[in-house]
Amino acid sequence: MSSMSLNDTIPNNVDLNHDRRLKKALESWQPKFIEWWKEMGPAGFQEKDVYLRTAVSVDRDGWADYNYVKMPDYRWGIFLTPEEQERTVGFGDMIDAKTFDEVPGEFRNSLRRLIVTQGDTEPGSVEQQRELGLTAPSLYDMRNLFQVNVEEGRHLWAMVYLLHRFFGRDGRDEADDMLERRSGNADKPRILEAFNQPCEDWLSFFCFTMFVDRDGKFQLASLAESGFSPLRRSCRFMLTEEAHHLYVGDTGISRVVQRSAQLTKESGGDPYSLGGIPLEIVQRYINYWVTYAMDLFGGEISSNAADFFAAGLKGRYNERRKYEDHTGNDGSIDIPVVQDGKLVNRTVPTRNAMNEILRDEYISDSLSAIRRWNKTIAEEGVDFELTFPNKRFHRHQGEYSGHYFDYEGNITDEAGHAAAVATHLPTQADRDLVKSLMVQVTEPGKMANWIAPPKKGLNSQPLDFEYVKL
Ligand code: BYC
Ligand code: FE
Ligand code: FE
Repeated sequence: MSSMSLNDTIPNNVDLNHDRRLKKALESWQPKFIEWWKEMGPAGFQEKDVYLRTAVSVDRDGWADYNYVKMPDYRWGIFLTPEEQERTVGFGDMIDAKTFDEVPGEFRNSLRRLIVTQGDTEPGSVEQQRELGLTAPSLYDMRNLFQVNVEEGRHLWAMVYLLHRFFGRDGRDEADDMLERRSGNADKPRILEAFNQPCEDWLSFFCFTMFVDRDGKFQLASLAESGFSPLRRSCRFMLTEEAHHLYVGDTGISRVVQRSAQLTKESGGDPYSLGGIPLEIVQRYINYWVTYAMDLFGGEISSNAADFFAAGLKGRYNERRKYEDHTGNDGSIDIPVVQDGKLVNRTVPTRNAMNEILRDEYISDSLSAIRRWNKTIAEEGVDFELTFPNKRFHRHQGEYSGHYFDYEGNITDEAGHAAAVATHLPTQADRDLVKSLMVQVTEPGKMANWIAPPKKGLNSQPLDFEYVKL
């Protein structure tokens, strides 16, 4: 295994010192990254000391170091998990062949596209969350936001390393473009739509980390099965950091839901009168981000996905552990598609249904969180149940885009769809209400009124620890 170089300009465990050209190329990308970070990273807090974890090893225990850091000084590094011994391709046409450490010519374009698409999401999310520090409900939450932000920055580094290392001139150009596109910019938007949606309040932030970062979990896990070793090992390590992002989202929504339920009860049904967010609004925010997350899995029926799978580049979630047939040539699944204004089942070969299979894994993962939040609401003695939108509602990609569906997934007409949108997606009034509650709370241990405190602090620190020194 290659060793850790933690004191280099770019911390890494990929032997950068033995590849001068690569090292130089990355070192010339580094100042552009820092410039981007200062321009598009967290607004207003670049000079503050933040209690952050930094990846310093790829050991399962003790991979991170916790300390006060000013964000622009964060040690963004390149880390791959150790190479497994006797590793073989786990699926697709080349199943059982040796995994590859260089990019096979015929897969070069597909691989580049996957890596660029993955990489582009990371800075996109940082840009979307740029202003949130200014309304953080506590120092604990503010620190979590910044932790997520610096780690998304590191994920960009992970993909940029692959581009520089394996794609020559093209790769370097792609790496530069990552710093040129901007979330929500009409002329040079981020690639995937979810990363162009505004994320301007903390309810959105928690929904984002819960539901959009969760797409990250499933996409990274599929890429962490890849026969292309450097991609597999990069994504494996990214998943280690990703767990915290999901924790922030899941516990964030849970704390909102708990507080909203408490205030609903105390006020006899009008939580906003006591400074809380009505549960109906929480539901609409969830619906909004879930439907954009659904699009992130791509088309239900996808020859791209079939090609990625055939080439051994992108597997399914837990491909090795969960599935028996790894060729993808067995079986099929029925996917409802619109035909002559009706939904009819189409039988789709497994390989072409990979996006849908991954989306279904994602949905079942999300549903378990909805059940937990509903338990919290019930425990507070409030009669309200959160639901999960049907996967056909409010879609902009795949089979269901361009058709009208209601919240339950039934075909409807334009008016029916407009009614469903009005009922199930956030209105301007909802957004104004949420915005009116967003106030920055900076006293250690104190929380904004609309959110319950977390059950515990971070890294065994007390809740009133000074997570950010202002
Ligand atoms: N928006 O066969 P199709 C994360 C395009 S999140 C815009 O349906 P395919 C993170 C598609 O490119 C994880 N365009 O789809 C989270 C194609 O275009 P062309 C991100 C879209 O290729 C929070 C056309 O539609 N990682 O890490 O099978 C914070 C038809 O393609 C969208 C990845 O996505 C969309 N939503 O699948 C920070 C993994 N969907 O060829 C970070 C890498 C589809 O017609 N990416 N299109 O020009 C992939 O695996 C695949 O590219 C996708 C799309 C699953 C995204
Ligand atoms: Fe990420
Ligand atoms: Fe993330």
